[in-house]
Amino acid sequence: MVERPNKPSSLVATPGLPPQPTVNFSDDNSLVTATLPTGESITVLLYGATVISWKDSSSTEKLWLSSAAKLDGTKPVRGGIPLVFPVFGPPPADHAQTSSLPQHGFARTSRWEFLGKSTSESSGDQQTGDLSVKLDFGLSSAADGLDPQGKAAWPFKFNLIYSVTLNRRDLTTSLVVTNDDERAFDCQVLMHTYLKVKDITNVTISGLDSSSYVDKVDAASTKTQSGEIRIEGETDRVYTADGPVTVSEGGKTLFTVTRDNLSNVVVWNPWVEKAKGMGDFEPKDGYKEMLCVEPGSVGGWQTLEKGDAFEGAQTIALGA
Ligand code: TA6
Repeated sequence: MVERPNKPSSLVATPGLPPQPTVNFSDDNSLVTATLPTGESITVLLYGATVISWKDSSSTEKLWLSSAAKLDGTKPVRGGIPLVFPVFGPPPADHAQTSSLPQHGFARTSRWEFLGKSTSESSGDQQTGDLSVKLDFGLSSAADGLDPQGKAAWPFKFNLIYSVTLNRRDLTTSLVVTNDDERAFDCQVLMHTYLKVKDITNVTISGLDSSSYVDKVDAASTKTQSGEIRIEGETDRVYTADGPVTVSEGGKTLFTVTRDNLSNVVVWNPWVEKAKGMGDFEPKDGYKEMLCVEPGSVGGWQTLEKGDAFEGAQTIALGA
């Protein structure tokens, strides 16, 4: 090649594409794993489009998963990030549209379709060329994988697109609900995230000070949060709040959870007795190593008219 002493920089040979994220399916096509070149990874079970693992670059697991969690599609996954739709909790007897649905609806008990992946420069990491990877999953009223109990109990035409985006320092999960029916329908959405901690007795949750909440372990009474939250027993609270929620342990920030269009956040720990009472909750003292921080829109109903869409998202950042 003829050397050109004043070769313009733009002609400098490109060093080649940086290493790309990889996406792999399990042999039985039940799981999809995405891994960044820097080692971070997520694993999603197509059953429920349940994120069952999120690891940082040193392969440290960030989500709690029961060792007795069923991953064979026979029951909702105990851990990771189960999806709640179209109803949160035991369906209200007085809400005709959802009253015959199972607790937390059918999104977490349906087999979702993998729609594809995309990679891009991580936001804010252009300088380092860090990449992110987004996995898209779909579930619709016409899907073969739709839980038959849900289809029978909630006969509306709908479409769900669930996106899981992994960056080096955070994980974003986003759900878009579309009403494809002629009729309006009500729905609730929640991302039932099981965060992993070392010792729940050293954990504090901040960002909810002065927020109102429904205390489900105290006759569903409405209260106002005063200061930080410490978990010292069974805790099951539905907060209405905006702004980031921070989970710290031993004075170090573990997670910062931000929400987009999800006005509620549930804080749940089953503690001793409830953990004992759940057959798929193992080890029984696992409540010491988990905390559910669950962004959602569950304080009322999102009423979607024909053609309407609702979108809600959470981003869980590692550290502050
Ligand atoms: O989000 C908290 C909660 O509603 C608790 O009341 C408890 O029921 C938890 O969800 C787990 O529900 P599941 O149906 O997964 O056992």
